[in-house]
Amino acid sequence: MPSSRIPGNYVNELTRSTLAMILAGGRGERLMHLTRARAKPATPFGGKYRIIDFTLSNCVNSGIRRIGVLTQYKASELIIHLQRAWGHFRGEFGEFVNIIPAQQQIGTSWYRGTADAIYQNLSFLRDQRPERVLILGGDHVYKMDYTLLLSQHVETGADITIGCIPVPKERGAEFGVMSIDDNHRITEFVEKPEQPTPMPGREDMTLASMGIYVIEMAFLEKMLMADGSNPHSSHDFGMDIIPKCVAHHNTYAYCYEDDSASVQPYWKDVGNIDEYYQASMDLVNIDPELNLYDERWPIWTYQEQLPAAKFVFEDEKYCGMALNSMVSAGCIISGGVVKRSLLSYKVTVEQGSSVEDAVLMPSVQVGRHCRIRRAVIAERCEIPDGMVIGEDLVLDAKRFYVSRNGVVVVVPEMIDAWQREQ
Ligand code: ADQ
Ligand code: ADP
Repeated sequence: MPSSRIPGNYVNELTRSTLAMILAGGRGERLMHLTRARAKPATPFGGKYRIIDFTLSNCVNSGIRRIGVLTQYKASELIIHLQRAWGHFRGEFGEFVNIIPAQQQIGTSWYRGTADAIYQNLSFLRDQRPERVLILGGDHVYKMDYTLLLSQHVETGADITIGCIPVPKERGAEFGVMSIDDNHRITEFVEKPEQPTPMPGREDMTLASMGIYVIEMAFLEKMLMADGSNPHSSHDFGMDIIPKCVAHHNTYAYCYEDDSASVQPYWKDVGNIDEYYQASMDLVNIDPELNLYDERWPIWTYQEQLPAAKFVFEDEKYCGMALNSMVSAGCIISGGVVKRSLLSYKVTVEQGSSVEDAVLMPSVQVGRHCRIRRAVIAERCEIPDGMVIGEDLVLDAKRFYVSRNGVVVVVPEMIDAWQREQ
């Protein structure tokens, strides 16, 4: 593969002539209760971020400052967040984060699939005249320097380049899976295959698409025009567009793991509750794979102006403390003990309570003498005094949701319903 090390001014030209389109309209149903009222990209993650902040931060940190965000399902919370966190780009300098809702631009249908979401906005793209379009999903937690992908794309003269990463073979059915030759040209691509092809020399792994595509603008137009009028297409990149590109055009893979010069590689789909929980717990590890403290690749977001977290010692019996945990601003740990947990902003833990191996989303209030372990507690839950969560999973399954790996998910309505029954 050609080296991706290139002078800064060249990178600058590459990023300026690239426009990013972030797909943020999917249902994200496998996150269950966490996406009951919002799109997956708006789901809180890491104490103070939303999932989409990672993709947007990657764009900004890579120097891409023309960004469209395509929204559809349950978009209002996402839109409010985008306006607050990402609404300050300077239009007069030609930079923007544009929120583009499904608006029946073409015909009378909402976005019929990911390719259709772009197709319906071709006029917006044409107005911007980018040389190439970077198509991204808004629902992955990762750090990636897109300039390396862009430079490989231009150096190989590809029509389209797809970001890829090895994943365990048994998970291949969740992804688009590809085979590549020695020059990283894609020779085969199957969307969500039942039998994923193993990687040569790494039989237990398969090469998965990250759902990240760089496409030459003229080529994108041609492909989408053909697809848009095809009644047999499902109008999806993975199902329809990519297999056609692989069969007939210059389609290359960019291997994310190969080039970790500027950022420590980390990419997670956080597709279901167990992955979401595990990715959150990874953050409180002493040496986490995803380092949020790395000033060379900051993750940007909006945050309320809040006072510092406070730990209150009540008396000799109770002391407020947190160990091996992340505690966000505005939290008050008042005589409770928090261990190996991730607390979002404005969480309170009252005296005599313990919270272990748990994720507490914004504004959760834990009453007195509660015990919580291996749980994800959704925003604004008020845990009543004495409640025990995560010890008796049979009971928890009756009143809350318990994931396959035994992580308990609690949302406010479940607590209300349980209290009414008592
Ligand atoms: P999936 O993740 O299954 O596979 P999909 O559900 O289509 O693909 O979602 C891709 C992105 O598009 C998500 O960010 C989603 O929110 C968004 N999206 C979905 N429908 C949309 C719509 N109608 N309007 C706007 N946005 C929409 C894809 C690829 C695989 C690849 C995986 C990697 O198809 O080949 O392996 O991503 O996770
Ligand atoms: P500067 O503002 O001088 O460019 P910064 O390091 O503060 O430098 O920020 C880098 C870029 O990231 C800024 O240009 C800004 O547009 C963007 N940015 C800063 N803060 C946020 C934020 N809270 N949310 C989103 N983007 C941000």
